[in-house]
Amino acid sequence: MSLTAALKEKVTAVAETKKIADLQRDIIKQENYLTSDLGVKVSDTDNWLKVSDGKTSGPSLLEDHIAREKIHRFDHERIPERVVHARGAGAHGYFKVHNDVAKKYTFAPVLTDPSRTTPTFVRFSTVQGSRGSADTVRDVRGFAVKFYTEEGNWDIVGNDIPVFFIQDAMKFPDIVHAVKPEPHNEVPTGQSAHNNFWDFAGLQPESAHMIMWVMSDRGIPRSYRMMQGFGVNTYTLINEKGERFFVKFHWLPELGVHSFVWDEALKICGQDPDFHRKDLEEAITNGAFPKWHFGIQAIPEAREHDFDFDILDATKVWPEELVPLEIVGEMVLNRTVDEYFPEVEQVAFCTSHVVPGIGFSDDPLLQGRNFSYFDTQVSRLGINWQELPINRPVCPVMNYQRDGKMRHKIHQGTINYWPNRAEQFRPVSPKDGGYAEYPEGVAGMKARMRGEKFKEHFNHAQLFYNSLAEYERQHLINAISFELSHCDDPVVYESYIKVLHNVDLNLAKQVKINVGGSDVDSKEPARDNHGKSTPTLSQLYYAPKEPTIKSRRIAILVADGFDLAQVEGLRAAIKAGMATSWIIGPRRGWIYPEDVDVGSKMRGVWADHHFEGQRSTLFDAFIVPDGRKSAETLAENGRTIHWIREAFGHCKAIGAIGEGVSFLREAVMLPGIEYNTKLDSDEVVTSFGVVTVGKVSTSTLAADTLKIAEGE
Ligand code: HDD
Repeated sequence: MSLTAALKEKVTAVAETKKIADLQRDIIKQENYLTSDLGVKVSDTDNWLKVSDGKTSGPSLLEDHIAREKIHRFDHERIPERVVHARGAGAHGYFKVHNDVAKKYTFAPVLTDPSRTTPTFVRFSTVQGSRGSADTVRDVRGFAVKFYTEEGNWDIVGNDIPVFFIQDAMKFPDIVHAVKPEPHNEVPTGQSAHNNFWDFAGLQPESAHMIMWVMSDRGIPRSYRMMQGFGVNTYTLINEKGERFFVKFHWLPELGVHSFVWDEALKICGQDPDFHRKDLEEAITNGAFPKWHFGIQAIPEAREHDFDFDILDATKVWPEELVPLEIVGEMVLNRTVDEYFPEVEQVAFCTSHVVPGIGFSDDPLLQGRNFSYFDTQVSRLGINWQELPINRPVCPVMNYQRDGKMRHKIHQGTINYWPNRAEQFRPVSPKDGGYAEYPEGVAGMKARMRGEKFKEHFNHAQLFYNSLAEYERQHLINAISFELSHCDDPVVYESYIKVLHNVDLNLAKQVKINVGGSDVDSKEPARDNHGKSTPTLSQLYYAPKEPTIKSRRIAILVADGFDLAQVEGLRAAIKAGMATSWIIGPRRGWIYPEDVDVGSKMRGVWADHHFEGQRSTLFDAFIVPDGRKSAETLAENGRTIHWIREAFGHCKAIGAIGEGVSFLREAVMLPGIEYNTKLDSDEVVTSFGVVTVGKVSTSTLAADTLKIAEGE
């Protein structure tokens, strides 16, 4: 029997929607014909129904319900973008715990049952830019994780930075208005470098710590796959004994934490605005599945006030020397989305989505967030947003919430209230898995205020700044100088330089010189820098345990007359390292090896791009293989020289073999690099994983020590 006939038979029988949907999907796969939204087969989707004498076309007819439906649907395709975090990318994956560490703190099976594999969906995002803005801007990155657990959906709606700009949720509309494009001219897009943002920041010193992070290299991550994730807020876990622990959540990338340099990030915004989105998709498609280790920091209730900062203050970190980070599990992203809009645009996260064993704290930022997310989903997606496939829990949903626009679920029976005579959908006691709030004791009077320790704003900003490597600090100074030089109101940059005096004197001085600030009057002496630091705040701390080129993009620069055997060897070594190799040449097309005439049947390699097509900014490293004629041709091409010099300035790993070395030395003349390292070709490739940062170039960028093969 044909599937269509089987469907007809099913329709008459009472069959769940799912079986019908599966059959429809099978038919679409099998039959593959065009229909209207209502399933009517369409004969012509190119011509509006008109009056015609057979030769000329007269008026189009409103009667054309097929054309009208198509235009109607088109007119209503756009929904409101997210009010922040509008620009994003997403992927599916899974979460597993690999020990019972968390058992001390919680009874939630998602964190304590190593036999489980919990499906997850992750959406990464920037904050300031609109849905169509560029990926590699300087900004905070959203890192939102939806766990489809057997006890319900759990969302950790985090960022790539462990703290936040503000302490109280009530300030969120203000900080967002200040950072978003200014109301009079809708400028800037995808940038914080403007008067309003820095005016607000100067007047809201609680933001100082977060601003250090955003202005550090953390603000320009190389990849969503190479950045940490943090839940930021203080949540709570409850164990089987009913004991409560304050907790912070951490995601640590297996690939380590890597950033662009600012010049590179700026250029990629123009050369490839979708860089991060493509990078995530390319890695998963190539099987280089990104992995993060999941860690928690936990503080027993009794120790809540043991610290010189308030553990409920989202502008503070919990230094790992004081509260150790315990690794509990891992998350792997192993499936790209099928369609962007229904999955990435429609996914909806809420900080208030927790499962039994996980709870909230009185963190004032979290409390406000718990209101905002559900509210914003309604305005973006409608009241039944949780029924959309990407938001639907995998466990049964049974309650008396009914109706509202776009309701999908169809209930049977007459009961839509509780209590009811049928005892249907009755509440579940905590001992049988019902969600129970922790019986926290609360007392006091109503007041608009913040805790005493919330009033200190610079200790942790200093801790972060002091913990950076020298070159990271220099990058931060350059970044703030870039930002404040885009503020043309002296009130703004003078006020922020005063704030910097409370973080570090040298920092304030260098920025002041760069942006034309005046000397801070002596009445307001800078606050002493306490000098404390901690290794876990520098991104260098997160270098991958094993050096790896996995998922990196490596260019091989060739022209006619290159060494084919060598290039094939390099490509094999790169592939074996789970990196990708790209042939860049003077043209896109066949590039012929040495001893072969151009245009002959014996082909060499197909160049993926010419030098104009893909700049060195889009690669992590490159190699110039042997081949005299190839090296000579490359040396004649000014675009190639610039291509290479730009890569060097961006601290890229550079490999060269044989004639490639002389080409670099004589034609490109890179300043002060070692040419005496004896590496053979596959060592050049693996050396990319061990590229060390050294003081080689005089520019402000610490250039990598370059591994150059001297001959074979
Ligand atoms: Fe938020 C979206 C992360 C503070 C209100 N937020 C949003 C997203 C992320 C974060 C990753 C995008 C989720 C997605 O991909 O769909 N937000 C944070 C973090 C914060 C934070 C880590 C500080 C700890 N947010 C914050 C506050 C409020 C909000 C204080 C409101 C009081 N956030 C929202 C929102 C958004 C949102 C307006 C806009 C789009 C959305 O919710 O779905 O509700």
